[in-house]
Amino acid sequence: MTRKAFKMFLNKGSEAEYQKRHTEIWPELQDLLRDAGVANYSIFLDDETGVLFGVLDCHDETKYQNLPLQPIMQKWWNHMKDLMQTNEDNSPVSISLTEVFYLK
Ligand code: RM4
Repeated sequence: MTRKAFKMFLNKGSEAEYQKRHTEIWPELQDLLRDAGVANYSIFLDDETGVLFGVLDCHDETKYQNLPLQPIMQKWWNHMKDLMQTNEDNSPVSISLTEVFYLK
């Protein structure tokens, strides 16, 4: 298992809608993520800057890397693109973070 952490960027004024859409997250997207070996997935928001901090456990690197190819993932990104900074394929701009400390 590896842990992954990354930051994404929320558009100003989209905080409430971003929260709402995750409260209403699609069951099929949850299934997709779990089936890909993703667990303990949290996203935190820095209210001051709009930076989103994601952290998750990854139990299958290959399946994780293949998530962008899955139609449900692509549909979700299309659904979320009006709220976030995105790439041309609608995926969120995502910057990997380096772990510098871990207390088990
Ligand atoms: C985020 C973003 C991520 C996705 C989570 C569930 O807003 O779209 O890519 O993994 O939702």
